[in-house]
Amino acid sequence: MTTGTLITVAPTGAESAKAEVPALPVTLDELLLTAKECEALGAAVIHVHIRDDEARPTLDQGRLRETVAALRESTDLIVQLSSGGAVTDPEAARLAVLDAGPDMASCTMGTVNFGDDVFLNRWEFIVDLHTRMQERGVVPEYEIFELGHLTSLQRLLGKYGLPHGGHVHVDFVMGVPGGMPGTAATLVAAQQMLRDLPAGTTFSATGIGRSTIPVMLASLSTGGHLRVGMEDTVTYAKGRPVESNMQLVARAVGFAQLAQRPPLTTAEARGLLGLQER
Ligand code: KMH
Ligand code: ZN
Repeated sequence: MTTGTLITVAPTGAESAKAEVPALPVTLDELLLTAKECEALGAAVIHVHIRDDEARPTLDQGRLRETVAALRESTDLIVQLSSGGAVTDPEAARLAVLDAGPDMASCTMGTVNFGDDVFLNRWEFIVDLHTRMQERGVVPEYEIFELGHLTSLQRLLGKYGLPHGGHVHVDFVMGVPGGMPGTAATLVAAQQMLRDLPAGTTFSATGIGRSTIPVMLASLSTGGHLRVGMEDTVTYAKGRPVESNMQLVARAVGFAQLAQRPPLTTAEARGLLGLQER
């Protein structure tokens, strides 16, 4: 059965520099404005990376708490903090993200080459993140950069049990240089591997850079959901920089409506993901 479309906005990320991408929301005020506008357009989840006063990525605990509180006060969006941070962030700081009390947090299911860097996710670290989320009632979004990450997820759930809320949701992050390609064929292969995961497992997909549109169309046509935003794409079309996250969310909403799978409301998204009503 096809459902409406869960739309996640990932507005900032840790990789783009404000100096090179002036439209990137990096202050709390910029993030809140983006969040409100994207919610009004149809986003239900916000995947959050924050920046410091110099616009550098940070996992500062005070700022994370302030961000979660401000997003809750200004929007009804589901607040998903990144536990991935930047490739340079230490494991302890990434685990401590959960102390800020988000609704959800990302949990990447393995190490992957990440451009010229390595995004390190050791098995013991993944187990720690997963079990702490279970204890604290934080719902994970399992980030899948490689098909083998799905096999690790199957192992994780088999050994340590289902996440808080009982529903499994994964996000295919496709087209990272070093990870799986952002193609329809790869998305179909990834989606077929979900048969080995608990019944009812849902997925979103996002394609980095120029794989954004092929991945979006493939996800909609295979029953998947969408993540869009300037974390993943800073070019709207050839030679046209993204002007705002709203532009990307509006495009995703348009595609979802064409697919006759309109955006889920925040309440419907909470139901899908096994989150409590606020
Ligand atoms: N910034 C990447 C190194 C996540 O948010 O969990 C990791 C990332 C994944 O963005
Ligand atoms: Zn992220």
